[in-house]
Formats: sequence, C-alpha cells, structure tokens
Amino acid sequence: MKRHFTKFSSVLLSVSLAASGLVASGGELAEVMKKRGLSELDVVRAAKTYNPSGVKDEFVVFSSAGQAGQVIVYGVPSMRILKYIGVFTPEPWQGYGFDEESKKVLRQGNIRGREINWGDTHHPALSEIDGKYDGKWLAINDKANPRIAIIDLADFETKQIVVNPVFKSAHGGAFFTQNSDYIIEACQYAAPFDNNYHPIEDYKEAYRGGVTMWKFDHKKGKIQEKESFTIEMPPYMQDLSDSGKGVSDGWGFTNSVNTEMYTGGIEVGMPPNEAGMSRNDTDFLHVYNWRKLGELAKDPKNVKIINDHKVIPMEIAVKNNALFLIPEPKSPHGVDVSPDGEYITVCGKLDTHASVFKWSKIKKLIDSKEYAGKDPYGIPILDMKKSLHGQAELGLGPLHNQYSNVDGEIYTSLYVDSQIVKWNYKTLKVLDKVNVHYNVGHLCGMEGKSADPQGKYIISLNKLAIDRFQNVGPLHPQNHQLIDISGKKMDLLVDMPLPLGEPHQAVAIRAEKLHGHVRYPMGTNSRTDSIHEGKTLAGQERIERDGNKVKIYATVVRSHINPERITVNKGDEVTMYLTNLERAQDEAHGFTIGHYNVHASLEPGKTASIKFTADIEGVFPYYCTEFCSALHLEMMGYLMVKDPNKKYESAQKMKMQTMTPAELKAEYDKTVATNAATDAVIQSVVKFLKDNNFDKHKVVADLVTDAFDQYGQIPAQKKLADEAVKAGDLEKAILFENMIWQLMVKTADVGIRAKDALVRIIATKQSAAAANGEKAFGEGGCGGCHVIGKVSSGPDLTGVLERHGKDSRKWVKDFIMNPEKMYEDPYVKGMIDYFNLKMPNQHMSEKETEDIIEYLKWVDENANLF
Ligand code: CUK
Ligand code: CUA
Repeated sequence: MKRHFTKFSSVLLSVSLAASGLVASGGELAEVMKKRGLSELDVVRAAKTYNPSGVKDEFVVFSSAGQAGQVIVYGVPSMRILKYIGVFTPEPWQGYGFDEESKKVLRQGNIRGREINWGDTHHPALSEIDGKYDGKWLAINDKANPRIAIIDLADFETKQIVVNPVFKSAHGGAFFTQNSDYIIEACQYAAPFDNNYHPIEDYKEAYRGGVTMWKFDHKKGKIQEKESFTIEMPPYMQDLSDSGKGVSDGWGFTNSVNTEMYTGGIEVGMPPNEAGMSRNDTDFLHVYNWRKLGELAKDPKNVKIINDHKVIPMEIAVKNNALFLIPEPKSPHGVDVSPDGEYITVCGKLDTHASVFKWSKIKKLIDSKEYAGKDPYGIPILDMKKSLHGQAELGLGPLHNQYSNVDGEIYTSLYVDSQIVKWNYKTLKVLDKVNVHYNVGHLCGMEGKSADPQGKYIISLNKLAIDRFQNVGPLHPQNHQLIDISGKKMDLLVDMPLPLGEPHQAVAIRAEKLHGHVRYPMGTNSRTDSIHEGKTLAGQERIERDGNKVKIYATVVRSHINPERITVNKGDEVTMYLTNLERAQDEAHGFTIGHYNVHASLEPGKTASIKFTADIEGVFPYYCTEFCSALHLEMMGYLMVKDPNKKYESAQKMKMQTMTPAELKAEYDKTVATNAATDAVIQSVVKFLKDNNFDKHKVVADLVTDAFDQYGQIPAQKKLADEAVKAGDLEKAILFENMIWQLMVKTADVGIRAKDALVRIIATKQSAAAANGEKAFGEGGCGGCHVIGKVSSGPDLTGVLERHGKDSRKWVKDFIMNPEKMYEDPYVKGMIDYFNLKMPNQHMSEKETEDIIEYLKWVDENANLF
C-alpha cells in the first residue's frame, strides 16, 4: 500500500518529535520505523493512540457484543479492551449464570417459562441527567427476545433484566429520556400483542407494532415494570428511535420500515419481503408525546391490559393529540436528535440523502392541527416538506449519526460507500469524508448522542473486516476503527479487531465520570446490593444440615478456603455460601467444584452462593480459580459425596517414616525464629507508620486496616500452636507456626504498600522537573536495576549527588548520558566488578537527564523516608 504523507502531518511530526526529544536520541526511532516499514504519519498516529504502561484512557466505550449477548468495555484512544460484561449470556469468569445470585438475574429474562441463554444486543445507552451522561447506569436491548437489561456502573454487573410483555422482538432501544425517567424500546417485527395464534392474513387487523416506555427509577437503577406502558402503533415495523431533549423533551421519535404492511410469502409464489417492503417511496417517522401518554396511562380508562401490562390503544393516543406520523424517505435507519433537541436527522438506507426535520416546524403543525391526511388507522399525518429543515446529499447508504462539540457538526456513516461523512445539519453542507474498512454500521462519538458531545474522536463500527486481520477462519473478527476528528480533516488512526460480534452500537463516556467500587461492604450480595443472608465472617464458618439439605457457610481469604473438607450424602441438596474476607484491592478469589457446573467470582467483600444436588458419588476437589497468591494452588479442599446405602471399608494405613523428637524440635525452633525475624520487620514498618501519623491519611489508613486484618489473626493461631506444644504435639505446632508465617507475609505485603503510599504523601512536594524526572526514571527503565533506598541489582542512588565531589551533578549527568565513556573510571570499574553489570546507555535526552537529577535531589531531601 502506498502511504501518503501530507505537509500538514510532517509539520506536526517535527513539532511533536522535537518536543519529546526523540529526534535527539540517536536515531533509534528512525531505525524502528525502517525495520517495521512505518511512515512518519504512521508514527504520529501511533503516538496519538499509544498509552504508556500505567497511563489510562480519556474515554471509556461500552459496545454491544451483538449475538454474544454481552457488553464490551474498552478505552479510547488506546482501543484496549477492559472487560466483557455478561448480560443475556452466561459468563463464567464473573460467575454470571453459575452462582445463585447472578442466576436470579439471568432468569429474570426467561420468556413464558423458557430459559433463554443468549441475546442479540444492539443498542447500549448511558443514563442521563439534563441530557448529559452521568456514569451511573447502562441499559441494553435484546432484539431477538424483546428484553432490556440494566448494568450498574458502580461494579459493571448486570442487575436487572425485564421482558417486554407484548412485543415478540424489539430493536429500537434502549434510549434514555433526558432525565432518565423512561427508557424507550420500540418494537421491530410487528406481531400480535397477545400470545395467541393469529393467521398472517390478519396482519393488518391483529398484528401490531409499538413503543414501550419503561419507567426507570434512576436512584435505584431499576425499571419499574408496573409503571411502564406501551403505545400501540400500526404494524409498520417500528425501528430505531431517539428521545427528544431540550426543546423537544417529552417527545419521542421512531422510524419504521414496512408501512406497506407486506408479509411476503416466497413459498406461495409471492415476491420476497425485501421487494414488497420497500415499494413505497416513503415510510413514517412516528412522533409521540410520551410525557402526556405517561400521564394518561395512570387512568385505567385509557389503557388495555394485555399480558398484565398497560397498553395505550392508538385511538386514545390520537384523541389526546399525542401520536403523529411524518413521511420519511423509504426504508430509513437512524433517527438522531441534535444536542439541543431542535433538529431530528433521519437517514434512509436506500436514499442518498439525510433528511433533517425541525422540531419547531413539527410542533407548529401539531399545535395548529394542520394535517396532510390520516393513515388507515386514523393517525394524523404531517406534511413532510413543511416539517423538513432540509436534506443533504451525503452518499450511498447513510445509516447512523453522531454529534461533536462543534455547533451544527454531524457525522454520518455511509454503509454502501464505506465512508464516514462530516457535514453540517444546519447549513446542510458536506465538509469532509474519510474511507473506512468496510461497510460501516453505527459510529460512536465521544458522548456523541448526549446534550454535551465531546468531539475528539469517532469510532467506525464496521460490519466486515475481510482481509484486515490475521485469518482466524471463515468467521472474522469485527473491526472498530478510531478516527481523529479534532482537525479540519478526519484522520483514521487505528483498527481494532473485536472478537465478539456483531457489535452494532457503542456509547462512550468521559472516563472521569465513572466511579467504580474497589471493594464491597463485607458480605454483599452484588446482584442486589444488600447484605447477603449467607454472609460469613472469620470464625463463623460452619456446616448445617436439615434433613437432606446441607448449608455450608464458608470463607475465602489468602490462601485458604474454610472449611477444607465437606462430606455429604448422595442426593443431598447442597448450598454453599462463600464470603471473600479480603479488603485489599483486586484480591478476588474464584471458586469451583469439579463436575458440578458451578463457579463463583468472589471480589473483596462479596458473598456469593452456589447450589447443586450432590447426585454423583465420589471425591471432588474444590479450589480457588484466581491465582491470588504464592499459595494459590494450596487454596483447595475436598467435597466427598458418599452413598448412604453403601458400606465402605477403610483402607489399610501405610507405614510412613516419622521425624525424631530432636528433628521435630529443631524444625519447631527454626520456624519460631523465622517468625520472630519477620515480625521484627513488620514492627519496623509499623513504627515508621505510627511515627509519621499514618492515620491522618485515608488511603494509607485503609491499607493499614487491611494489613491488620491479617495480623489480627495471629494471636488465635499462636494460642493453638502453644496448646499443641503443651499437649506434646510438635507436628501440629509447626503447622500452626507456619500459618502464622503466612499471615505475617500477607501483613508485610500490604504494610509495605502502606508505607510507600505514606512516603508519597509526607515527602516534600516534588517540583515539576523532579516529577518529570521520576517519570523518566521509571519509563526509562532505571528502576530495573536501582531501587531507591536499597542496594539492588545496582547501587542505591540515595546520596549519589554528594558521592562524586563538588562536581557530582555533572558527573551524574555525564554518566547517564554517556555511560560507556566512563567504564574505565576507577569508581565505575569497581561498581561494574561488584554488580557484574554495566550501566547501559538508556538514550536519555539532556532534558530528561536534568529532570532525573532534580528527582534524585528530591530523593536526598527525603532520604529519611526511604
Ligand atoms: S442497528 Cu445494526 S447497524 Cu441494530 Cu442500530 Cu444500524
Ligand atoms: Cu484464592 Cu487463588
């Protein structure tokens, strides 16, 4: 492929490279570019998306995972995947569908008593306040089985699934209204609202479309099914929708695709659906006053109850001036309301135009009851021309729209042309086009459908990847392409293969608006956010039996599961409650018992349960499935299922060599001495923490609490060890002393983390140069050999600025920048001999070197802390 290198980007490149000092670093960049065949423009694009280790993204994207029934979470601009959230599909890592709590959520999605274990997710939506994303809740629809799920963004877990009681499929959702009072879900394929058989010949009479308005409790993050209602609509196959906002708040807009009401019949010699459903030049945009209809739905006179759900008949909506139709170019797809609510852009898949309707014009026609006619169901039709602001010719197959932070600027995907077009919906002028690869569906702007779009990037969600990636068989990954829209011309930065599909739509939010938990309050049922009935604290572990029902109250903490042996009878109904006692960040444990199809993910503080009938006899190891510590493999136990109707003979015991009393005593003494030495280290850290008033700093105090959680368990173990000594059982005493050592190691681990955190807080403030220097020190790899405050693979650097006479600063600078020139210096020679390592040239720029020296100065000022 030929690469084009524009003048604009070459200027940009020289500016950015000079600023970073890369040009000065001896041509290494040029070498890498040559080796990898990269153009300068490639390097600029790479730099725009690259996140150095530890650096986080500016935006977080929630993408539907299509038929995988999940949500994919990734960062922008790095396009790094962060999580898959189980929604309509079991997801074992999160225990979703394998522990009892999540099964309850998944099973809320049963339809007419049937378990459904997948979903066709299309449109994720973020909750809004004043039309702006607030980072609290995510909703997503299932098109195949008409359902909506709610995900809590405090822990990224699915908390609720509701089934649409009247639709048989649902595509036009989920869309939050501007204060999250409702979630809009439009039907797709018209079908009878009841659950009975109606012949297809009765399509016009018995089949219906509609829009469901799901009442949403924003505080609790729950859809209130009883307060929700459906607006009955003709069988026009309502499709994508959007909620009005600003000036159009209170109204909803929904496209339709089969106003012909064609029902196909290839098998009886009729032309196929695709021919009959696109015969008319126009379809209908449905315009409805959901706020007024919501009020009407409270009066039983205005609703029909179908399948225990409120439905507002078309006549009622029409009589109350709350439902209208506007012709729109045939077979439309996207309908998108502008950030201020005034412009409604509709794209027709089969039309080269985008049609921009103007709310004030529509409202005028509605208020003056100026109708162009009525459809067969008596719904008033507004004149298309009189409702239009105008049309813009964009290209082939316009589908979806997103907005940017520039007034009037809109981005539209062109499916057939495989392009993204930037244009202005006010002036109707096309501004720019960029090629994408290939057949783009939705596109995702940064908060691009909110009242406050952020601009910067657009992601093209392409339907096909073709030959873009490594061949992984006939089923290809999907391709999300990141486009920089901050300049006058759009610039395609990078491709990301997505291995779950098909991800129709994605929404992006500023990362700082998300506030995920680090841990749960101890004993939390994460799916209900209440304290779990099975919450078990240390010391409360037990096995209870009631007839053939066995309940096990268990705890997990590095690195053991309590209890470690469970024996039940074949046929027992076993429930095991598991509480993770950890408070430390990221110390999740997993739990499974082989052969029983159970798995739980236990994040710090969480209680989850698994339930099964012990219907097969045998011995089943259970274990922790997360590599949680050095003794993770030892975090296990045995479930033994015995048949009460069988007689078992015990095996003849093997003769094992035992230790002599002297050997036992020696091992016991050694273990006790190791513990004493470890404890001395812990006490020195404790002294440091206390001397420096750790409890004044919440972050540190939290870590210290975590550490003492572990340390506090030692006296009980010590008592058991001492009792064993008294009883003459040194074997057992050694085991308890070993347990004490395990607890000490965990204490020390967290304690040292607390000390590091405290040092950061109490040290003198770093100058900007020193902070840059520390960064350069870290990123330049200096930390690989030098540990501040310690002799490691290289010398301790504390005091290095004093070590080389009054010209120390210069000496250090020269050595960092050109170490090889000083290998013969007697001091350096001595160091090389001692460490058996040569200081390498890390190609630091002069500025970075100066900054590192500032950092070392800061280290010296705080030497007492390291
Ligand atoms: S739909 Cu798939 S590209 Cu379900 Cu929003 Cu348009
Ligand atoms: Cu807990 Cu591995």
